[in-house]
Amino acid sequence: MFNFWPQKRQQSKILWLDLGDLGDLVHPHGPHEQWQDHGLGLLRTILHQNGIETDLRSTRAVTSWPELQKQLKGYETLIMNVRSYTFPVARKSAQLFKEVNPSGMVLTGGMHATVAVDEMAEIAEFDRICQGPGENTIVDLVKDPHSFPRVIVGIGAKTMADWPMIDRTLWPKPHRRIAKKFNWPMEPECGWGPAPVATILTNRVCPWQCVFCNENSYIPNMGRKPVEAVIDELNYLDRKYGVGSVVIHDSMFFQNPGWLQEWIEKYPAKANKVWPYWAAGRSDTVRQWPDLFEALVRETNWNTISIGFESGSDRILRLLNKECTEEDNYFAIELLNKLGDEFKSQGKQPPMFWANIMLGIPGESEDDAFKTIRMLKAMRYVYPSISYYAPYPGSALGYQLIAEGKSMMSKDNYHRFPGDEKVKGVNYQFYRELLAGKFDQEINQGLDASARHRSGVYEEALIKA
Ligand code: B12
Ligand code: SF4
Repeated sequence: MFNFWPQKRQQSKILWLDLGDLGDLVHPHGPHEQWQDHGLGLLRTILHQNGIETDLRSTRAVTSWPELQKQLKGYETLIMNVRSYTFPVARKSAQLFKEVNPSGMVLTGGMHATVAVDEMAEIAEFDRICQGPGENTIVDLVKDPHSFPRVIVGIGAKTMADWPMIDRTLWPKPHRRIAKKFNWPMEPECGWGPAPVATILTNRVCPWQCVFCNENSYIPNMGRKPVEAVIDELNYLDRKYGVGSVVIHDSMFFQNPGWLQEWIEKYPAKANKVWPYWAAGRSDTVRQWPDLFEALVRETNWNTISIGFESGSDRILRLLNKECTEEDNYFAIELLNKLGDEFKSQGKQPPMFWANIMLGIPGESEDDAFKTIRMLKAMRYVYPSISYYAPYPGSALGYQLIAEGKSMMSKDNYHRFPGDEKVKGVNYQFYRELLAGKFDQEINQGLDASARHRSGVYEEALIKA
């Protein structure tokens, strides 16, 4: 058993518990489990700025439940940001907390409270459940939880311009065995750019309505963070801790051309360094605004471009309400192939796609899946990120499959391993064979010689979803 914070003494009666799988900050399996939680960072910063000190522990920084329970003892209040994939951990933590602090209060909020409030309400140990954003609710709630009903709708800021800069030292520390590589309070390198990594958010909302996601149906609209504020924060972090590269965690960075134009003008001119960054876009808007896209890649060092391609088949793209077509996808691919070739010929690092792909979508035929792998093989500069479609509550398709009894994601297990089967009736054996390259001959038909040469084995690219 690891004794994680031997020196850490209780300083407050209020504890914020960072959530994630046990051990993720002790012996992480991959980089993504190590990202810090901006919801926690933001709300703890607001609490501290309002004179409410909180202690911090993390389920990710312990390796057993008894170890966690020892750390929970003696607190009056427990606060957690619960997402669907951390719901089982939150529930267990609340139960352990109540065992050692029977009169303690458990305050919860987060995405799962917003999209699956019934599941949250079933947990007797959750004393308060806040749906929606919490910026303008958290202080009053923590000060006097008894003046609130059990389920509350939180109040957010109108614009991210009103958010304080997150005090990153309020984020959990990793175990000492990974501390050196982690660069706390910055974040570890994950293969997209040099350490230390600064994760930031410039916006919270995405106006599209893909049926597997649907962010705009549950994240209230709010103004984007001003360009200058984003650059000021990065420069501040660079002066204080050093910045090697940036990950922009926005669900959709490539929106709002006016903002992006300003970013193109100011980021190269005012940032201490034009750090390379990871950020997300869509293929239809790349096609709509190709000049803007090229300028971002060339002038602002957008070197890892995350695109939700999802599928190479129009039939499936329509079913997903993706509002992108095969043609849009190939337009973006050809543009980046061209840009990458040019960068390479000039001896520069080519920009790369972080290509999000879904397989195992209900209704997908073998031919649809072949088209998707064909599309992937057409990308010359790519990190493939493949997942089996997961029916999350909060999304239209997720709600539908849950209601039909077809979801295999249970309350106890929202996500565990990349290969987990997620939906009844999907032939996962076919997909395992597909990712092992068994159908390469068929897939290679119609591809040019260089694409045919690319390996069709994608087992390593399958991620947790
Ligand atoms: C950044 C991000 C990631 C990052 C980092 C995650 C992390 N450590 O924070 C990475 C890339 C690793 C990631 C991965 C995944 N993610 Co993610 N991610 C996001 C994203 C884009 C932003 C999260 C964020 O920082 N938001 C901003 C902060 C400020 O908001 P917040 O945390 O929700 O907190 C606010 C409120 O919830 C509330 N609140 C929170 N806690 C509390 C507590 C109290 C007491 C109160 C009063 C209020 C309150 O107040 C806060 C301020 O308003 C969101 C989408 C989004 N726009 O939110 C998806 C999202 C959270 N991810 C999602 C999913 C499904 C995943 C994955 C499972 C894979 C996937 N399909 O994308 C993986 C699994 C991660 C894992 N640990 O294994 C879903 C979750 C769905 C759900 N029902 O919970 C979301 C909503 C995206 C989506 N629409 O599908 N993710
Ligand atoms: S999948 Fe991407 S484009 Fe679609 S709604 Fe979600 S964030 Fe927006």
